[in-house]
Amino acid sequence: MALQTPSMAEVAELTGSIENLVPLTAGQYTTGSLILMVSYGAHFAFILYFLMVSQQLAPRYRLVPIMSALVMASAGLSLMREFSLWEASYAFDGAMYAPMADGNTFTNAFRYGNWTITVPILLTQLPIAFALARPELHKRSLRMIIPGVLMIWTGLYGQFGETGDWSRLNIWGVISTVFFVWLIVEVRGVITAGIANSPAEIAAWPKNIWWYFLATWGLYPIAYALPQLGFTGDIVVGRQLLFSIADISTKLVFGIILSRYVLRRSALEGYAPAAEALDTTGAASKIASKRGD
Ligand code: RET
Repeated sequence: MALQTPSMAEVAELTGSIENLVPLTAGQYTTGSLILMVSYGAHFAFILYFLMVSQQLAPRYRLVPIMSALVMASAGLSLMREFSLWEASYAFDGAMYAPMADGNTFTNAFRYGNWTITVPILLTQLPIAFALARPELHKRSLRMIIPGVLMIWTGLYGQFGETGDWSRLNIWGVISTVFFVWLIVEVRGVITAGIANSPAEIAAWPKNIWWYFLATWGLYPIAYALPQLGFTGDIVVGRQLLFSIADISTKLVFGIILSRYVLRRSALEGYAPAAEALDTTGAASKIASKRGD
């Protein structure tokens, strides 16, 4: 019996990423490049922002934007890698951008690897911003990190089923969702502690952060399930867009929100540089000139 060489489609299916199955139009290919490029560019740019704002904060809160800067660097590098991989994996054949150029395959698995670093940092930012006492902070962080990491690793294993092994995709997706629900319960506990512990003027912030957390973290399972709607260029590009919106919301905008919260909090707790950063009346300089300084 002659040995059958597998077809390109069969090989692509084995790579476990729908990106390797679908030829893209020039518009889709360029849109995908653009989405990935804007994502890593935004993450890198905001390293500077977070390092600068940390200087306005009371010392106990400075770690919050510094942790955002770490997340920006880590996610930026990972997204830059996804961008290079995207560029290397497609070749223009005269009509379409064909996948698996020069044997290069695309994968979203690096994202999941990166979340293993960023998710524990993002979760630990919350109890630090809410000024929970250290023993409580350590306990609560660990209780969020454990389901968070298990959620990611079970999802990482399952996502290799996205090229057609729906039982792998869905069974591991459900297992991952169980860890997500456990994580949500733990985050709610931290939010409740944050509401109790916030100065009255900003007690609404933890409540709003809670809804923001649910809405933005909830985008990832949608991106995970999306390949089941079909192997098309629009799904490939739409999913990169969804991942990017989720990345910018859960890391970058989340970091800005937490930085503003701790700035308000620093000022309310009497830290003068934070009060000055928020002052629009020039009160400090008026007092100074009245004194003749
Ligand atoms: C997976 C698998 C399918 C089920 C669920 C998932 C949830 C993923 C989440 C990821 C959050 C990532 C963040 C990254 C920031 O850098 C793993 C897709 C529920 C919630 C916030």
